Amino acid sequence: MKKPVTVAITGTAGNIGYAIAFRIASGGLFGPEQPVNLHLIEIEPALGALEGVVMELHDCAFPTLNNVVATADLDTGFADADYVFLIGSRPRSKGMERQDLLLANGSIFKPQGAAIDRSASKDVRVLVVGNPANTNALITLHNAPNLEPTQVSSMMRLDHNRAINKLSRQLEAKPNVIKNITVWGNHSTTQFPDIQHCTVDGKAAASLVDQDWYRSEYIYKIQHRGAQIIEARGASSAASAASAAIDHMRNWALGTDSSSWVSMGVMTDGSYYNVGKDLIFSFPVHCKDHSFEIVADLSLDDYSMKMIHASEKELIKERDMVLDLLR
Ligand code: NAX
Repeated sequence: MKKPVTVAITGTAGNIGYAIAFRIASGGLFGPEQPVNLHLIEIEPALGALEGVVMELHDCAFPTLNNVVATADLDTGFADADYVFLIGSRPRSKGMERQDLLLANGSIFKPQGAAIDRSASKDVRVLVVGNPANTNALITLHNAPNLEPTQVSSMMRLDHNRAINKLSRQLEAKPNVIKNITVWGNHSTTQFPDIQHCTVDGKAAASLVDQDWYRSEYIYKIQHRGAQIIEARGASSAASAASAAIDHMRNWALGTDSSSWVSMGVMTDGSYYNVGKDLIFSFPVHCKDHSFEIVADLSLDDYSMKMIHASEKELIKERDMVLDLLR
C-alpha cells in the first residue's frame, strides 16, 4: 500500500458530507490502492452526530481507511491536508436575503481560508461546495495568501453532469459519448450550459437538437434543476452533489481524458473570454497532475458572450457584497 493521503471535509454531519465520506473512505476518490486519512470538521453542536458518522465509517471496515479525526478545531482538521472539501455552511433560511447568506457563509470561509493557509500541506487542493460556492471560494483564496490561485476552485461539476444527463436523455445517447459540454459562470440560475462545442459520438451536438428546445428548455431546466430536486425530495441534492465533488477532485488530481474537458470554477486573471479579474468563474478546463489549464480561444457567438457576461455581472455584485471579507 502507498503512503496515506489526508482528505479534510467540512460539514460531514450534513447531507452531502455524509454521502461523500463513505465514498472517499472506500476508495471511490483515489482507488483501492490508496489509503486515506479522513479529517472530518464540524461545528461544536454537530460533534455528537459526527461521532456517529465516525462509528459507521469504522463499522464499514474499509481497507483503504487509515485514520479518522473528528474535530471542530480548524487547525486540527486541516493539519497536513492534501485535499480539502469545504462543504459545511449555513442553508438559506426563511426571509434571508442573498446578501445575508453571503455574509453569514462568507464569515465561515474567511477563517477556514486562514486555517488552511496555516495548517494544510503546501500543495493542498481546495474544492468549495458550500453555497454561494464561487464567492465563498474567492473569500477562501483571499484569506490564504500563501496559496497559489490555482489551488482553490469551486464546484460546477454537478451542473456539468446535469447538462450531460439532459442531453444524453434527449438524444438517447450514453453519457460517456458526450464530450466537451461547458457550464460557464456562477453556480446559480445565471449559469450558462453551452453545447456549442459539444460532440455526441463525434457529431456536433448543436446539429442534433432543435435550437428552440436548446435555448428555451434545455438551458432553463439545467439552471433550475436544483430547485426541481428540492421540490421533489424536500431537500437539496446530496448524493449527486457528493458524486460531482468526487468527479471534480479526481479529475483535478489525476487528470481529465485528453479528448474532453470539464467545467470548474477557477480564479480569473482577466485574460480569458473578456471575463474580468479576481472572480471565481466556471470555464472549460483540462486537468493533469494536480493542475488545470483553461481551454482558451473557443469561438463563441454573441448569444453565448451575452450569457457569460450576465453571469460575470452577478459574480461582481456578489464580490461587492463581501468586500470586507477579502483581505
Ligand atoms: P446540510 O445543512 O445538510 O449540512 C451542512 C453541514 O455543515 C451541517 O452539518 C452543519 O453543522 C455544517 N456546518 C455549518 N457551518 C459549519 C462550519 N463553520 N464548519 C463546519 N461545518 C459547518 O447541507 P448540505 O445539503 O450538506 O449542503 C451543504 C452545502 O452545499 C450548502 O451550502 C448547499 O447549498 C451546497 N450545495 C452546493 C452545490 C454546488 O453545486 N456547489 C450543490 C449542492 C448543494 O446545494
